[in-house]
Amino acid sequence: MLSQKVDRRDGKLAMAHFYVAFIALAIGGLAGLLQVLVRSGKFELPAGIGYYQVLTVHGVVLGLVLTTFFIMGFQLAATSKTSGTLTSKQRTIGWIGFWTMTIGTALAATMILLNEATVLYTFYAPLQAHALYYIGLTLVIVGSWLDGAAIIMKYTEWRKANPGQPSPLMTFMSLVNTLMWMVATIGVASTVLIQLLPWSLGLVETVNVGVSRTLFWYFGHPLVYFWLLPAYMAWYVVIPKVIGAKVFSDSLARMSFILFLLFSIPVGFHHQLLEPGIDPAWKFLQVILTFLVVIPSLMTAFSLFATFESFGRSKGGSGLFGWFKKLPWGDARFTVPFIGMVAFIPAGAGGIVNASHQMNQVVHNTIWVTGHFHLTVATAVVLTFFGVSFWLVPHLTGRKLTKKINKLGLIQGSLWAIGMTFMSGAMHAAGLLGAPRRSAYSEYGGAAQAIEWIPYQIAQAVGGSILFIAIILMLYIFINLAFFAPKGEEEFPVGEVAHEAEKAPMVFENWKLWLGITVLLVLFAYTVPFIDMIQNAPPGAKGFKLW
Ligand code: HAS
Repeated sequence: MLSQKVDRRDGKLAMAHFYVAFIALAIGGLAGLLQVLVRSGKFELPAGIGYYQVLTVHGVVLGLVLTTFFIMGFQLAATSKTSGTLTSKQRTIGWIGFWTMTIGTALAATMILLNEATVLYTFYAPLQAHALYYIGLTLVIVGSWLDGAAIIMKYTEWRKANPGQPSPLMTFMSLVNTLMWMVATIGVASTVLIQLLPWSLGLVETVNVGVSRTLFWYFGHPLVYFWLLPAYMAWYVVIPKVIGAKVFSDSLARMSFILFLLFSIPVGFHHQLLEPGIDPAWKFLQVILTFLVVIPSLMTAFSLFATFESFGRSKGGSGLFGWFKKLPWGDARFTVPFIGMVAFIPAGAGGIVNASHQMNQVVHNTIWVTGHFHLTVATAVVLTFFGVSFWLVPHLTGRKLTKKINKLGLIQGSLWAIGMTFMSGAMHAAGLLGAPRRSAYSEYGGAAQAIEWIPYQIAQAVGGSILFIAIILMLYIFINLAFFAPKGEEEFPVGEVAHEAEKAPMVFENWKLWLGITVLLVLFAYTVPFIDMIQNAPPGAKGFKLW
């Protein structure tokens, strides 16, 4: 059933998603460069453009647009490759999804560029955007559901045709991520449609800010795992094949994905630990659940180390670290995602600090948090996406990854590592000194404090500029692989499971069970706090206190 190549028509659908993703990379990268320059205190934005407007462009375009488009394109391609070509109905639904997302993106982007939606990517009330911004974001979500529907339909079709068989691992992973995304986006869709849009249209006067932030973070934390899981797909399934090893354990990979489905949603309060209006007992419960969602990442780290070590030893590597030298360092398809994995070790440790209730008081709303997510999403995840593009784009366009582009890929990944070490390292350090996030230099408080942060701000600007060069290099690589690289066949690497491994248990495919537990956990973690927030809404709120 494993088709050799992704069908050309499915390839076009996936590539359409990648074009938008890489345009987003260009725009968002430029906005990022402007930000670090402004924060260095040595540069002012021209033509009256505001710092927060640029910051909104950066966050929305990279955090929401680049990721969602790349992920949907990758998942559609992976499902088509491992479960067979999409039917024309599935593909049509995918195209409708793509265009809905693209129209939504254009609407939201226009409003941001007109300075009508300078609300950052979290669009917290009482910051208010033009109604078209909210409508645009809603369309992006609805479009992603349609893309997801195509994946669910293909999975269902495969299961019907192969009764009693576990689904192909990559399809299974795409499906879990899609289901998690669908459950999570209900939160953001609710706050946008029930609260923010009517408020922006002037139909209601106020918004219950506690409820809207809680609905946002109900979505916001699984959002970060929606970014992470496609990278894990590549780490578990693609990387072993690229290096010539086997998938360490199919069952362990499935188990870790199921744990993400269960535990990534009822943990949003760890973004709200310093907010009033939520009983500390419920915050404590969600902190515990956050520590449970760390487990599948630890399982992933274990599995990856095992893959690398057993491969290196099979190639004759001996001693404690001899295996390390045997890894294919000259292959950008491996090395660039590997840099991402290495970055994810301190990134994850930082996440555990953030989640540790009391320690959160030290770092919350400081630029440490910005440092954290530039290591997680902007390094571990994004470098893996780049590594995937090195083979997936030529695979889909019928071209070859040449030696020259492979070398450029290695340079690109190394520049990213250097730039991010400066930028994210400085952000972590300045955060510990109390430097706030989301603040332009001129808007800082006391001059004395600012002096302490200056060296770190300069380090951020240096790192950010190196990252910008790396982005330009990546755009060059993408354009080359999409349009100019020599015609040929590039492999879509899908790892096989080690021979001695047992067949994955069918319980992993029991969606009634997993979605049932997911819903129960969500109800358990959120019902009482929500009732509290609505019943105890601030004075002045009338009627049903969502407003
Ligand atoms: Fe986070 C804030 C806690 C993971 C993204 N996070 C954010 C924000 C973003 C973000 C965007 O508890 C800011 C949101 C905003 O704008 O306000 N985060 C965690 C925890 C984890 C975590 C516990 N975050 C992520 C991932 C992200 C991401 C993944 C994106 C993709 N985060 C928080 C908290 C906050 C937060 C609080 C709120 C802070 C505040 O106060 O505002 C965990 O999931 C991390 C677990 C990870 C590990 C690492 C495993 C390592 C692996 C690599 C192995 C490497 C190998 C290579 C094998 C335990 C798998 C071999 C290497 C050799 C050297 C040989």
